[in-house]
Amino acid sequence: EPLESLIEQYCTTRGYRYVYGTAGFRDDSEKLDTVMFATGIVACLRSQVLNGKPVGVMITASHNPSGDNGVKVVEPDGSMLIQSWESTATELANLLANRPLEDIKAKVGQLTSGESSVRPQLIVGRDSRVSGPHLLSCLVASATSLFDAKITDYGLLTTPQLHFLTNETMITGAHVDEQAYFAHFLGAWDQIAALQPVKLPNVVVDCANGIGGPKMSALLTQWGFAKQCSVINDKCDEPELLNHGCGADFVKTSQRLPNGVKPNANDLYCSFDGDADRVVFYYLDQNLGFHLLDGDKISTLFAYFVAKLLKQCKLDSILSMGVVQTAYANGSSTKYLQDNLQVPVSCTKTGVKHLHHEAVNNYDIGIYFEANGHGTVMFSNKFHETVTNHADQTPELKILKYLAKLINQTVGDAISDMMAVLAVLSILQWSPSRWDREFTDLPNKLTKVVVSDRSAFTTTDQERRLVSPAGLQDKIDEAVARIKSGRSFVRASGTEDAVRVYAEAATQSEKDQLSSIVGDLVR
Ligand code: 16G
Repeated sequence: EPLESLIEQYCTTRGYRYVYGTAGFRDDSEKLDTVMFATGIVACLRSQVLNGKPVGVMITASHNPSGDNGVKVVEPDGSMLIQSWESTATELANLLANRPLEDIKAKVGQLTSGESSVRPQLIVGRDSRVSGPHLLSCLVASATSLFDAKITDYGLLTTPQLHFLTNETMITGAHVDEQAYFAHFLGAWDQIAALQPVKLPNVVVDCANGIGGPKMSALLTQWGFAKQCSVINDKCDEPELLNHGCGADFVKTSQRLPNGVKPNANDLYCSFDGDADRVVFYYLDQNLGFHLLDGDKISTLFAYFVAKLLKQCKLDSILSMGVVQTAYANGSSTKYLQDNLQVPVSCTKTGVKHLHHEAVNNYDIGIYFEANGHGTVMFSNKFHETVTNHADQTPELKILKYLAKLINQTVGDAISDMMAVLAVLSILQWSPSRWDREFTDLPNKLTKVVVSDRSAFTTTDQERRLVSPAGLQDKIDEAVARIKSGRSFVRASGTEDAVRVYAEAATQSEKDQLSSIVGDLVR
């Protein structure tokens, strides 16, 4: 098709400003046609630069309401698009959405007339949103018409499945069936279960009425543990229910049970988000009081467990292990890791890609989780060489090896994280309350303040301190100094038009006091 008619047909959402942010482009789905057309070009160029390796494209808006959607690009190794290309994506989307047709034609012509004879390869998937198929068609239009790209469309996938399948395609150089994803993680589970019989409470999985529902059902048809595991909020064909009163974000922010749960003091519960790339756990005590086991509790559980195994295998002086958190990690979790477990802790900016890089670059076993449940554990090549070549293949060593397979190595994955947490709890023979008892969270509060211009709020020190507006950080410091175990920071949201205020303190009332003082300072 001539370029001009393609642009007229697909670049129909105009006059908006777009940013490829922490998790790609994300917006009201009605505004995204042009973005999708632009992303098709960016993903193809990325694949060409990488000599035709498969580049992943995921269409999702994660925990956002069902009317939103978004898109992110995935590197051939399953990691997030490298940062230097994010600005390329932002610039191209804004050019297509805001410049006159002549300029667009010139730019697209220049990008696609390239000398490259490499045929790009894209691996695409989407979550359950109704806008997904139409948005995909806008992406396919640029990728096929301008690049003759080879596209493998998996249809409905969770985000971590797309990351995993992109990486597998690169490794095998051939088509990979979706079943390979399930076979990989179930294989690791079975290897662990063969060493140590599974002993667990009943598990209830809230799938946020998103794509996690059908994927969990597919898993359960093949999982030895299925009899004890039930799935709720799995109506992904009822769009208005997506992330509504359920899911990881709802449970973490409201600290209560999602819709559709039958309260039972002996069960372990977990909630995924809409695209199943994050998970939080919770349980009810004998009085049916609610207890959250969030990303901080998950990373400390893995740190405790892996440290113990490394010691048993006498590998603790050979392999380094560390935990990566963000400023949102509860102060108690950081103290527990450093003081009780003697594990090094680093802090990065919010957003999975920052934690991921820190974990990979600094440790042989890099555990990273955001408090909201995004995260995984990364195992280095040195780890794999060491455990493979170790003379003493004890059950503990094998468990370490299989754990490294059970945890998704491309990105945080609700399904794989859930299986890994269950395996660890089963081996330790810990109940949910035993897990919870390792440390007690300091009371904390996260609030959202709408301001006239959130870009005025710039930060330093991994978002823990404000650089601007001038003088505000000094006032926050003064307020914090007056509160026992007080900590507070302010940062502009990367996904919403608001500023977030975090406060924690020794008591509920001091936490409320600090939160309201800092909130007022921001307003
Ligand atoms: C995105 C990030 C998540 C982060 C959140 C912060 C990814 C895949 N997702 O959802 O990690 O916690 O943004 O949102 O990186 P905020 O900037 O609005 O606080």
